[in-house]
Amino acid sequence: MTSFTKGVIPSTEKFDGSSLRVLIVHTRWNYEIVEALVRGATETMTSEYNVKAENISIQSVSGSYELPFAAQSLIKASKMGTQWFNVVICIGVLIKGSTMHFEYIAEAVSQGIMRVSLDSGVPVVFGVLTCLNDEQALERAGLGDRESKHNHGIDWGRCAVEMGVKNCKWM
Ligand code: DLZ
Repeated sequence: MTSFTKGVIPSTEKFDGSSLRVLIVHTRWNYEIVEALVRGATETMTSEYNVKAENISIQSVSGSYELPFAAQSLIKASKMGTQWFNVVICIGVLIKGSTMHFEYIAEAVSQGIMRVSLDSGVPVVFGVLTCLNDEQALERAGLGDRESKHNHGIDWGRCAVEMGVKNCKWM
């Protein structure tokens, strides 16, 4: 079988995040996993791209279903002030249970986040894991025992800086 690089290859451009203002909205559902993802994103932005810790605003909501509304409200509020957010990351963890909740919430949240992004003109990174079981969620937050574990918050932090910088250029 032909091999390929799974996931995203690094950009050839260098991004300076030192003047970016970033909003992270995360859930309190599945909090230990969410916390690791938030840490992965924030540490990546500050250590790799010089995003200032004081320019990262962190807000929480109950569950993933609330993420699009919160992101929309906070973007609106920031536009009324002088300091806009250049980029937003919505972080949550949905784990499939025995009912249809997972499917409905995942569909609504992914559509909602895209809508907020296109309507507001502010890039919103889709940092929502949609996992079939606990092990998948732990592995994708860099937790647990599996060798293949990887904290996806790192990728979301990188994506946020790239989109925030590009959005400043393109606006
Ligand atoms: C209700 C619910 C369920 C069953 N599972 C999750 C989940 O795995 N992850 C998550 O972030 N939120 C979950 N929620 C809560 C909903 O997202 C939402 O907070 C409630 O339905 C209230 O609107």
